[in-house]
Amino acid sequence: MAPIPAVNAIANVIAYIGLGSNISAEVNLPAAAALLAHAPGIVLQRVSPVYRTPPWGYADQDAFLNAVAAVETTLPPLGVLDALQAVELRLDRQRAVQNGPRTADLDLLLYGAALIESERLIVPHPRMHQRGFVLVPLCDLAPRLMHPRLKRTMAELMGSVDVGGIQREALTLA
Ligand code: PH2
Ligand code: MG
Ligand code: MG
Repeated sequence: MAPIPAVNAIANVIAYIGLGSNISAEVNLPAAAALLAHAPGIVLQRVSPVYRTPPWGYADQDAFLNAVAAVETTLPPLGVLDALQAVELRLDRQRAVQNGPRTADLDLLLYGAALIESERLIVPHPRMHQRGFVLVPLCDLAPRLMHPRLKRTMAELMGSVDVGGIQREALTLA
């Protein structure tokens, strides 16, 4: 008899998602992680610890809570982006001020080792390698992971950014 074929014929990709909130963040960050875990085509693999981080960019706003999730997905990159934006909408995200306060921000940081530059989506996320609030939680999950464009590990990249004021929170996601 012929051997039974492998069932995992669909190529799954590991993607990394940055999660952030600074409006009712203690409620909205866990809600964002739970909605992400239930998004069709996305399986939540691991979630980093949560960090309280000083606001970057627009300083006159509350501190953020940030984390990073590793997900496995069968969706194409724009399908993941649609799923993230659906979660943001569910949590009432309003886009008022650039870099300003938000209930939930879900950013596609990495999609496997893909390099994508389209009108709607740039991957790796164009500023991830400069942001302590991304690299600190990402290094909890994948310190040896290579940035596919810069060809440096996440731990190496974290060594050259400001991580001042970033503090571990006693809050766990998903
Ligand atoms: N997101 C921004 C702007 N500034 N600062 C922190 N600490 N964390 C964020 O997630 C963040 C930010 C735009 O997406
Ligand atoms: Mg962002
Ligand atoms: Mg965003």
